[in-house]
Amino acid sequence: RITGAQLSPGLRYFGQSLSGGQDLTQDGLADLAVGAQGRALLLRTRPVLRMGASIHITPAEITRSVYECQQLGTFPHDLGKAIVCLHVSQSPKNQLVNLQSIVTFDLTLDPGRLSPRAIFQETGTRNLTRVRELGLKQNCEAVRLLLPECVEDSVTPIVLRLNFSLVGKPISSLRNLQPMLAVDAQRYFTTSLPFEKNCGADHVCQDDLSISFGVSDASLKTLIVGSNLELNLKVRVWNDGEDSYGTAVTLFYPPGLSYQRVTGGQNHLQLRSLRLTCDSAPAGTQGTRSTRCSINHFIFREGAQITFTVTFHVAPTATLGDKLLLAANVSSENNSPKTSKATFQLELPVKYAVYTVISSHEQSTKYLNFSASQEEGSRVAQHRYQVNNLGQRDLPVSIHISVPTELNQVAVWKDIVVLNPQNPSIQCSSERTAPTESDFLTHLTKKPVLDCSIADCLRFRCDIPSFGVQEELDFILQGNLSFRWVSQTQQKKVLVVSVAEITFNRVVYSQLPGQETFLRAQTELVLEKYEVYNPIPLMVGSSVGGLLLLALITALLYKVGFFKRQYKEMMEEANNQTVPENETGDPQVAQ
Ligand SMILES: [Ca+2]
Ligand SMILES: [Ca+2]
Repeated sequence: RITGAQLSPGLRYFGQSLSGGQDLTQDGLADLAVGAQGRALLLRTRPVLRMGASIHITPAEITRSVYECQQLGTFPHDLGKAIVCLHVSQSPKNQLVNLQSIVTFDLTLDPGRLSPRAIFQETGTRNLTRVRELGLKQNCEAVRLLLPECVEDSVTPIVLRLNFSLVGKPISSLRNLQPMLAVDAQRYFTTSLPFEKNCGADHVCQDDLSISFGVSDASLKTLIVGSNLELNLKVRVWNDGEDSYGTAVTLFYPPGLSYQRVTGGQNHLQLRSLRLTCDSAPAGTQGTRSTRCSINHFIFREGAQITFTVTFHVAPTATLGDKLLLAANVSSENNSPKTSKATFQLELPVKYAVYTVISSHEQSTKYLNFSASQEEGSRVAQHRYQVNNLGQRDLPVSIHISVPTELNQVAVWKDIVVLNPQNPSIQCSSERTAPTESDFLTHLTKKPVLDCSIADCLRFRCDIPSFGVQEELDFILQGNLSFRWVSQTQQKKVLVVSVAEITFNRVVYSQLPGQETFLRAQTELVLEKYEVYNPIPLMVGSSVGGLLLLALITALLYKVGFFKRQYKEMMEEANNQTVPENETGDPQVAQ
């Protein structure tokens, strides 16, 4: 649409009449006369140009010795030259011959890529701009291309793109009539420079891919869910055929596992380690998950081998059945028929980590004593055990408690019942067990402990069909502990020991490593016989002893003549006094 204002301001009724089809300006192009109020305008037709371009690169392929990374040091490498030919033509053709235009063209290498694999020698960059005044003849010129360093992506050819703009030069002889580029003209041209392939004389690449994998930790024979939080697979892929393109490994695994990362990527043939990019697909049919790892941008060469480690996270609450099935395949874009070597499967037995703990409760009877007079009696005693599920999984468990009931046919602990305060519905059964050692006396002399190795025992078994996560249960053994059996042991103090144990299906469950000791507990009760203190014999004894001692001392004194000497002295003294008395006494008597 042409408006009058475009041509001259104040133009009114522009287009009220039209007349065209005739060349009024003698340039071979039909013109158009347009009427307006009080004026007539002649619109000239401009010559329309088109441009064709061809780019031809020689050599047409980049040879392996030029691009491969094995060749160190000598970069940049010459890639040859690109001959760019431009040809401006008039459309439609008429007799105007001297049409000139200014063509600006930009050449770009690897457009759209983050960094180009090739550059122009002239600019040292991926871009080159030239401005040329062109007539209607073909114009060709050459630009040299360089490869600045070895390339990783030798699969995708290098692209050379040409963009251009064209401005027609006004023709002075025709009152500056200006040629123009066709509105629908193609504005860019591209050509590509492929890399040489190593596919033999037939130029058809026939790869021969194989894959195998195993658990990285060779000692891991069973996956213990809840304990092994990560599973590492060491994957090996190799190519016995010709070069492989777009090689990718796909791993299949059940839900419960999730892809974490890939590490490694050693390849003994290429200098640079292969890069792997892995993407996980959403769960497929039957919930199977998959992760696809592409060997990026590389040709997976003839004879090449890559090993890498894929790490999966194993959800602690995952349910995987009794075995884990892992599968993987390797594929490529070569379309070669794939052999059975291109798929691999691995089955790993699965167990589930549990963490159950049994411990002796503080409220157990720890000490009892009795005297000789109480020897025929008994006292109520209890052994108490606490059981906890500290793991992340419910499981059926059985609690076994063994308690001594008889020693050498003399009752030890009688009328024992098992009480479950939290869950009275738990049923316990019991059976008698015989001692394993016959000579209980020797055993007791070494260690004054009464346990089921020397005593007849009752072994209780209490089944818990589903022991819930964080659940706590108490088992109280209560009965009458007799004392008479102690005399057989020839000990004053004996430890009565009961033992409790948690068991579960070891085929399915496994106690958390390092926590096995918590599956057993024992409770000890000290039973002591004491002597009663009787003061009478002591009193009698000490009195008799005192008297005897006195007698002895007296006898001794007598024997050494203590009493005699004294008497003699007394007698002598008496005699001395008697004589004068007698002298004077008699007269007194006589008086
Ligand atoms: Ca004309
Ligand atoms: Ca071949």
